Amino acid sequence: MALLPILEFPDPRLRTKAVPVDPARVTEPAFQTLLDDMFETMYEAPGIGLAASQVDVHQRFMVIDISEEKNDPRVFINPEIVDRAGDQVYQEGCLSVPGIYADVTRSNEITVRFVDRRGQAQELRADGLLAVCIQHEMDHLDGKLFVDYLSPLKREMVRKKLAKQRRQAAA
Ligand code: QAP
Ligand code: CO
Repeated sequence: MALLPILEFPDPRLRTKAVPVDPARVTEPAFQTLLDDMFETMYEAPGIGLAASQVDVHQRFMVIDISEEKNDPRVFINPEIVDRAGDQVYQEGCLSVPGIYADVTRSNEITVRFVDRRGQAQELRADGLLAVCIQHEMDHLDGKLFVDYLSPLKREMVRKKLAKQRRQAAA
C-alpha cells in the first residue's frame, strides 16, 4: 500500500480528459493495487471521494466512501449517468482544492451505470450526498473542478488563496 501525491488546482494536468478503462484489466493485480492505494490516500486525507485524475492517472474511475465509519468503500469504473431528477445544493470541497468550500447545484437523484472492482457491470440509483459525490468525481474525469461553477472572479480568489497557503506552508 502507498499514499499517492494529489494534484492541486490550478495544475493543468487536472484538466486532462480521462479515457475509459479496459474492463478486462480491472481484475489485474496492478489495477487492484492502484484502487487500494487510492482508498488509502483518500482515507488518510481524510476525504469521501477521489478520482483517478487527481492522482495523475487519466482513466475513468474513482473511489468513494461517504460512511461515517469508513467501512463502505465503493469503486466506480467507466461511470455513466443514465437518468437524473431534481436539483440539490451542497457545500462541496475537494482534495485538489484544499481549504476551499463552496455551494454547487447538482442533480438530486441519479442513476449511474458502471463497472465494479470485480469487473461486473452495475447500475445504482443514488441521491443526497452519494449522488453529489458521484457527480463531483465524474467531473474530474472530464477535467472539471467544482470551482469551475464559481464566477471567474471567485475562481481567481481561490487560486490566490491556495498560492498564499502554499507560500505560508513553505515558509
Ligand atoms: C468531493 O471531497 C465531495 O478542503 C470529495 O482541506 C465533497 O473528499 C463530494 C477535503 C463534498 C461531495 C461533497 C477537502 C479534505 C476532502 C479539503 C473530499 C481539505 C481536506 C474533500
Ligand atoms: Co474533487
